[in-house]
Amino acid sequence: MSLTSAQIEQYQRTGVLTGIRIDTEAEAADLRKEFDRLEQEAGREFVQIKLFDRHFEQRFIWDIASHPRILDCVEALYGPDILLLATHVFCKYGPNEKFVAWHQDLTYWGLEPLEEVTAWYAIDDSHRENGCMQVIPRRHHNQLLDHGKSDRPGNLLSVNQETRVSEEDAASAIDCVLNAGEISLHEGTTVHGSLPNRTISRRCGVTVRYIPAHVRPLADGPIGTEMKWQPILMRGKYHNTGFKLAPAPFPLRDNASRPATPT
Ligand SMILES: O=C(O)CCC(=O)C(=O)O
Repeated sequence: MSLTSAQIEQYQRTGVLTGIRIDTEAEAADLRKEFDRLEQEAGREFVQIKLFDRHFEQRFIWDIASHPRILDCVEALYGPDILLLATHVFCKYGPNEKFVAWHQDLTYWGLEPLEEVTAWYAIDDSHRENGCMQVIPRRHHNQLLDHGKSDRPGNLLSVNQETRVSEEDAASAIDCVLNAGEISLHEGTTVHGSLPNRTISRRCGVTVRYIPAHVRPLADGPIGTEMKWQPILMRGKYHNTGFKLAPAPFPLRDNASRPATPT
């Protein structure tokens, strides 16, 4: 199962798709148990926002990142040569005022061309009341916007970044309402964020960032953060763009890829 031509056209026009079923409820429940275990081990404060690139050691995060159905969607949008750039967990407990300010992902990442897609995998059901992600359908194709600092306390983003959004743009945002085991996809220049979790239900999502293999790192790398890219070739061929590729930490899932050997 991949994307329909209508979904591909919608993504190209708006930069966002939502409600794509990846796992059955039972499969999603198994992944949720794995996240519950990690939450027990690491504590809520840590898993809220500090789980970067844990696919290197947590098998269940790798299993999401290398899911053949997600990779099929990415391939439908960006072609056969795909790198996994990073993973990051966003977990909001409630009721709490923590939120994610409006931002673009690619602003600080030091990549060119500006091509990247995030699959946001719902570990828990995610809806408006518990602070689902909201994406403004693209108005700024392939353009980086100025970001300042948010003046509202509780922004979960690493450098408290925020871009200004008009009321009209904010009103046009799509709620990425997801059941556990579904994903949304958003493109790296779309403006997105999320409201506080006003409920007692946890809202956890694993974000998986993919780039087509022709995307290059700029010399300075990610700007203003400690992030370091360790991309992994998931499908197809690497284009020798200057990244140092990392090997896959676990075996690829059945049908996950038709990978070439990293060079
Ligand atoms: O999960 C959220 O609330 C925000 C996610 C996000 O900002 C991202 O995927 O870049």
